[in-house]
Amino acid sequence: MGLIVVSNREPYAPHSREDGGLDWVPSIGGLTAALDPALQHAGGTWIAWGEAHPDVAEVQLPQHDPRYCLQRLRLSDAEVRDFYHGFSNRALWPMSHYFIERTRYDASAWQTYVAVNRRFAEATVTAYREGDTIWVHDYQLALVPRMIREMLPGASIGFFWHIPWPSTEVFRTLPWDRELLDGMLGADLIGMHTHDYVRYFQAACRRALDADTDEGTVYWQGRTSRVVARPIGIEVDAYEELSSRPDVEDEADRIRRTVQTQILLGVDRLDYTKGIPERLEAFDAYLDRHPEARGKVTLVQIAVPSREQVDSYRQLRARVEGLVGRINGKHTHSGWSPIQYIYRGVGREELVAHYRAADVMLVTPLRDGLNLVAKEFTACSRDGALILSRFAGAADEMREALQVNPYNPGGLAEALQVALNMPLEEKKARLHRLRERLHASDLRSWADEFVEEIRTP
Ligand code: GDG
Repeated sequence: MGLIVVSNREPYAPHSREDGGLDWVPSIGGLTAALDPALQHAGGTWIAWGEAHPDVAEVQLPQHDPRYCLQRLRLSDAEVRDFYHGFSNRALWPMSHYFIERTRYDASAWQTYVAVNRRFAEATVTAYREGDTIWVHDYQLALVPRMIREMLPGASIGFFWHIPWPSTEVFRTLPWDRELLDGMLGADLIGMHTHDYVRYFQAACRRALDADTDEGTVYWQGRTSRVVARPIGIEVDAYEELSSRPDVEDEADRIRRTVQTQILLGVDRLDYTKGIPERLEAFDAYLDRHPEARGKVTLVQIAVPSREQVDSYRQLRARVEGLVGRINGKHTHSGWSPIQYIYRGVGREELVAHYRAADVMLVTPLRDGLNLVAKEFTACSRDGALILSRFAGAADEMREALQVNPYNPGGLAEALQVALNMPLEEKKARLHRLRERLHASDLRSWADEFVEEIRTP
């Protein structure tokens, strides 16, 4: 009895070597970082879109110690445009994050979304063996559970929605609200990160489908789907170990020596949901209010390029870079600049060294399904402080973080002042309590327990 994971993004992407071979390099992103260890543990099949080198249909992964088979779907340019950039990232992503004004509800993009979901479902049914457990992931593939169910009525199917589930008034702006819900309800078990998302999802089922619901259950067309809040965890032990490795400690020291001041850190995909401009403006306000902090604190912002084909992401990049220039231009003096802006992904060791070097971690999304960066920093930091948006799903579990409203620059600037001056003992005590909870529910247990729950009716 194996596991079949189905997701849009693949866990490793092929990079050409000089000798003509391919290196399979881990993809950057929350979902794949979470599921690769889970599937390495369970063994089975991962079905995903093969973006680069689409001619490679199948590969055993990880490259040097194969544990599972990656089956890669080849999508045409038109499919990528309409299914991925068009419907997933211009309709479902902004809608779920409450950015209705950024949505584009395009009927032909929707048709392609349906068609591509069907291709993923068909590939899953082909890979399926009696007794397998199927786990479908995220908003790009919401129709897949129903499509598989029609072909395999008896299969155990789970679905996890990794992004926020919005309140019903927002969800109802989607012209295909009924179809999307019906698609998800093909699963036996539907997981989300918070209880609020679960409540909103059930409310949507009642309102749009007129389905019956009770505690954690939706009844629809003679079937029952359980809906549960299961916030994802991280590989805490691995992060703890990596962050105290001598070479990573050295790298953290090097970062501290280079920056020479206290370090505020931001690490995000460059996405309008992550609140990067608002964070930069709050830092500007902080420096205005606290002239004594000039020359003593630096914001290091790692912005990982993302979805550059979508207009609003290109505009965001221009806005962020404009702000960095303006704020640096305004405050720079005697060799100190307030913001160091890194526009690229960094390696995992370098990322962890930054977590380790930071005095204050700024995780201030305007809306976020959960946010793994907040948890990773908590696992890696020795005595840093975490500032966390109340609109990140992780805020439910991370009460000891300094919680802020990212829409309020004054409040964020105040939290910066508190964090930068927090007594060492208090920072350590907060981290300790947060870390205990990370251990109690880590990535392995999240994945194992979810798979177990799919299997247990
Ligand atoms: C979606 C939901 C939910 C980032 N920069 C680098 C790098 N990363 C890694 C982090 C972390 C992951 O990417 C980002 O995860 P997040 O959770 O912050 O955000 P999304 O990518 O938007 O993920 C989110 C998640 O799914 C899981 O359910 O939490 O709400 O939006 O693991 O470490 N990794 C490396 N270099 C970087 O520069 N190596």
